Order: sequence, then structure tokens, then C-alpha cells
Amino acid sequence: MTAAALPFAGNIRRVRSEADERRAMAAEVRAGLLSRPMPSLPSKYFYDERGGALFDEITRLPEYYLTRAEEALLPGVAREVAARVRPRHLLELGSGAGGKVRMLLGAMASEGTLESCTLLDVSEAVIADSLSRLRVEHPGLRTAGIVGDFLTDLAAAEVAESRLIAFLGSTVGNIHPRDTPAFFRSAAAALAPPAAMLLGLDLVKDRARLEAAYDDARGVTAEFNLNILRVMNARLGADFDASAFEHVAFYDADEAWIEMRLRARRAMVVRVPGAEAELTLAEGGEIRTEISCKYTRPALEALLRGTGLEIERWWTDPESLFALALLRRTSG
Ligand code: AVJ
Repeated sequence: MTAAALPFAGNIRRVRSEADERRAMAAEVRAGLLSRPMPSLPSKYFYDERGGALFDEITRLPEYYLTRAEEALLPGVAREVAARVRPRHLLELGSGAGGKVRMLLGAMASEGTLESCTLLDVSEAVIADSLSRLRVEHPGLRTAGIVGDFLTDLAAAEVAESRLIAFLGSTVGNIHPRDTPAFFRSAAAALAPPAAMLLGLDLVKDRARLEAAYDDARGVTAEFNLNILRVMNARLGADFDASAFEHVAFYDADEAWIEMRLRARRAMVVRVPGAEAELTLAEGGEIRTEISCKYTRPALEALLRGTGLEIERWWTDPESLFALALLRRTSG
């Protein structure tokens, strides 16, 4: 039986109705386009169907070491975490197309502790598809989906004992460091001990390696970046001319993040009726579309201070490209 022939994966809950979702998107996009010195667009809107497929392609690019480095670490780490934490419930955040969750479930099943798996993602289609596949592999697995945003909607997953939260792929890097502590506090609140969070982190490294990963030779990342304009056109009736923009990606060493922008090749006025906004750009004017933070262990420790979470274990590959951190609630 193919995944396509499976019945629709039920038990998927939207945090907001589609109408509320649209209103929230309009407000976020409007705020981003009005922000100065530079207008911005929220990076979660990369991921429509085409954006998801382009991201998948990015993960297979020779320059994009992140996914390979994490997937090489994960089998061993999953076994160790399953044995140490003995979680019964897995909650994956921003799951994407994810083969990674399968490694974690496999390890939990081998320990004999696996009971349920919940996926939280912005895309209902991605959740439904992933859950049907997981249930083929683990008949009897209790599955649930939450259509929402990991930044604001973690509270929608009721607190479970013996839960492992998986937040992989360095997706945490898309959160602005000013908002990261609040995110960790909400994660701590969703964890009743014994419970833990497994966090994937891209590490600080030389500029050339970082920048190549976000500006690949084949131009897939450029297409991915430009796709956000097509999403604005499709969902908010905007009239962005994607061919009038170029992809920009650079490492900001002071902030320790990769920044992606779209630069206007000519002066233009863009209308975004669904967000009740209009954007005037000079030739060379830029829109920020993503930050992707790069970490060190001390930098993560600083972000965790006072949030109720601390690093219990830290794994990295021989080249120190990528890390997996096991976070636990601080006692007291
Ligand atoms: C999905 C957040 C891990 O920041 O590296 C890939 C997204 N952006 N190439 C990242 C992305 C440009 C990616 N994450």
C-alpha cells in the first residue's frame, strides 16, 4: 500500500482557524514590511508545497552540510537518549518532511517505551503525510498533529509526563536571539519531568563554509529564498516580480548568524493588498527574509540561563560542524 492510498490521518488539530491564520499572517507580514531600517518577511512563510520541496533539495546539496552532519549523529544519539530518558511520548517541532523522527521512534520502540507521537508544524499537509507513514512503520502508535507555530503554540500540546521534545535541523536558529529565551521557557513549561528536549544546532565555523551552505552553486537556495515572494503573491494577492530580485546571503560574525535577503534589481512599488501594505524599494533596496543563528556551547548556555532548561549531554561530529544537545529541566 502506498502512502497516497492511506486514509487521511485524523487527530490533527489547528491552533487557529484558517480565517484566524490568514489574519495573523496579514498582521505579521504587514509589521515586517513596515519595519525599518530594513523591511522583513517572516521565514516560516517559505514553506508552502514548493518551498518544502526546495528545502528538501537543499538538504541534499553538497554545500549544505547541516542535514548530513545531524543525520550521522542521530542514530547513536537516539539510542542513548531513548535509554537514558525512556520517553513514552515524542513531540516533534517543525517536523518538515523528516526522516529524523523515524530514527527517534525506532530507538524508543527498541527500548519498549514508545506510546505516542505528536507533530507540530505550520503545514497540515506535511503533518498528515508524515503521520500516515509513521503509522505504517509503527502499527498501534498513537499519533496526533498540531497545525501551529512553535514560537507561540507550544502550550497547545498539553503537558505530558515522560515526553521527549525533538527540535532538530537547527530550526531554533531561525528564532531571533531576543526571543529564544522565551521559547525555551515555553518548552520547559511543556515538559513534566522526567522529560527532555533534543535540540539540533548548527555550530559557528569559518565564514566560507557557512556562506556556501546558504549560497549554493546550483542556485537552489536562491530559488528557495525567492519562493517567499510567490507565497506572498499567492496568499496575500501581492504583486512581487520575483525576477526583479536577487538572492543575498552572508555571515554576520558579530551576531553569529547567517542572514538571507532579497535585493531589488530596480526601483519598484509592491502592493500587498492582503496585508494592507505597500512597499517602496529603491534599486538595491533589500528585504530580510531569514536569520539562521550559529551556536557555540557557551552561547547556548547563555541563552538557557534562567529558562528552566540546562544542557545535560552534548554530542558533536569529528569536524564540529553540528551539535545535538539534550536539555533537561533544572531541578528546583
Ligand atoms: C530549516 C531552519 C534549518 O536555517 O539552515 C536552509 C532553512 N534556509 N537554507 C536553515 C534554510 C536556507 C534552514 N532550517
